[in-house]
Amino acid sequence: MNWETNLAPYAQAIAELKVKLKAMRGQFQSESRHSPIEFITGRIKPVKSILEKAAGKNLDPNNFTGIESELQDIAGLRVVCQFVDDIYTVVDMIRERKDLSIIEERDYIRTHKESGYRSYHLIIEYPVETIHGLKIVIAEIQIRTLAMNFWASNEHSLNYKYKGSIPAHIKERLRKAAEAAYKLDEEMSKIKHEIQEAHQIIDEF
Ligand code: 0O2
Repeated sequence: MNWETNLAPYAQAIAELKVKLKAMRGQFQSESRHSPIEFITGRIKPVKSILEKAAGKNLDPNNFTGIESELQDIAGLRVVCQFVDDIYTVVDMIRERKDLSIIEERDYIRTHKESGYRSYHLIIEYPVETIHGLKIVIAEIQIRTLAMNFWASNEHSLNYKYKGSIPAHIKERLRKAAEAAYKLDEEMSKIKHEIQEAHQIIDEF
């Protein structure tokens, strides 16, 4: 199987969507308005991880069409925001776009995962023009605050270290850390306007 060829439309989707989401951020900045987007990252799932996930779903590792119809996060984008309500602003703005369509939404903020994980997930269909014609690519957009991102990246590293079986006492600490991170988000939200005014003063210099 030629992975590079198969994954090319996914790489293109990520590159295009990063440009578009960054443009949204730029427009807020040029109008001197608070941008609900702090930063954006994107990645193609590594082939090793695709194959591991495919094996977990009993999919034929040599059938890319079968794999791509079952895996929704081969193309992944992450939008990181300062405040929790920015997340819902970003979701609303993405909902309004005419160049993609949302096929699934998972709000792991209102209902966090057992691990403590919080984030808003959108599964989207995005059309990519290729030399073979139009290809509809499925991508996952994860939208979360800086605090949620800090927690998730540390928990992800620990999952990697412990090969998915984090010891119970560390899991418990992580759950507590997730609550502390959410408390931080709540507290920051209460002084959001103060913080935004401070940023405006700084930007004027
Ligand atoms: P990676 O390495 O980030 O790509 P599925 O995608 O079928 O396994 P589900 O429930 O359909 O599972 O999808 P879900 O849980 O909505 O989204 C999966 C992705 O969300 C994960 O991708 C992670 O990126 C993130 N995620 C979900 N739960 C957790 C969690 O408890 N901790 C952290 N750190 N991230 C989480 P992958 O493929 O698992 O990992």
